[in-house]
Amino acid sequence: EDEAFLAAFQARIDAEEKIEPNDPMPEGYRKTLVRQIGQHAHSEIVGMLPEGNWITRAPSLRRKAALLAKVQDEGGHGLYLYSAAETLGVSREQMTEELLSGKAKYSSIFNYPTLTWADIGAIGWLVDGAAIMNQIPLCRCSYGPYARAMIRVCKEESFHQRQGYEIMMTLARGTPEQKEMAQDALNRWWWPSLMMFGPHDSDSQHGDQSMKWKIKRFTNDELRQKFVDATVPQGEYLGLSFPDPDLRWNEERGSYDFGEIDWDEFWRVVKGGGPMNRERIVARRKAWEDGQWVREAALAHAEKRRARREA
Ligand code: FAQ
Repeated sequence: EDEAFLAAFQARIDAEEKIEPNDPMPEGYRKTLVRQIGQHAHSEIVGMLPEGNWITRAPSLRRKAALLAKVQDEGGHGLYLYSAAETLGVSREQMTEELLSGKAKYSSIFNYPTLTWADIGAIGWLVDGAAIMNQIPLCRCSYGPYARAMIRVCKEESFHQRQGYEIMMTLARGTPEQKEMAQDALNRWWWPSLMMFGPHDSDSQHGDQSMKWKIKRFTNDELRQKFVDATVPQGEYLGLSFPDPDLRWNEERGSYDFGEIDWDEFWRVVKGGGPMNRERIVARRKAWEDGQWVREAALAHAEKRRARREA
């Protein structure tokens, strides 16, 4: 890749042109997108598991219908994202193999267990809230197929966030036991939600280059701060407290100061040592193996139709 090519590509990015699948692009740009979109797709699919755990135990028919729809949306998001990654020349099989072998990552957040119904509220409020904060700017990502997929995904995520916040509101205004459940869920999901935004900018391996290529529009720390600023007043409205003694409004910055994330825990979970990492991969491997006959049957059917057409 010569310098003239890289400069011409950067000029397109700087002019806010969308890069499309058949356009020439630097190998590093393609690789970064395959990595990020693939991991994003895996996160959606693995992210169905913690909530799927509560579908049969939802407290009412109305709650069950909403949760079922949310988890189905996540499956849909995973499929859009795998398709967006496939436009870059990688196959779904390849991506799945990388997930199952542990080579490809997925969001650390989905390696925590969902212990009570309040966790479903906390996930919608905090995890989908964090996902929206991160994904709204991705609607302006320089890569066209990813940016376009994000528009619909964000619309659905905002319904998911409302769904979660409404569960939290119901619990927070309920019996003392229900309020305690909501508080316990906030205590357990707060720090892992802040970890979703990734390492500090100073430790973000890909951050600078992805900003330059306009794959990312804000840095990890910028998005994390925006999330804290948007979410703390929502928690206060619920009458709940955050598990961070250093959390306070900073008048000068016009933002909340907050305590230090436990980065040892973050890296442990990212590297496979979280409370649910093993179970998540076992579940995905079983789903892939159980689906083998369906993939084979679909291929055989397509082959038969092709042969019939040609006969
Ligand atoms: N977990 O250099 P950076 C959802 C890795 S939302 C695990 O800063 P980058 C919706 C990172 O991959 C969740 N790994 O990386 C939903 C890299 O490792 P690598 C998914 C993490 O890419 C809600 C290394 O650390 N959303 O699913 C994490 O510039 C409810 C160094 O990091 C997305 O994927 C982490 N938290 O920035 C579904 C959004 N953070 O690849 C169900 C798109 C970092 O070199 C229920 N992705 N790492 O091996 C992004 O915006 C970016 O990829 C970041 C990381 C911001 C996640």
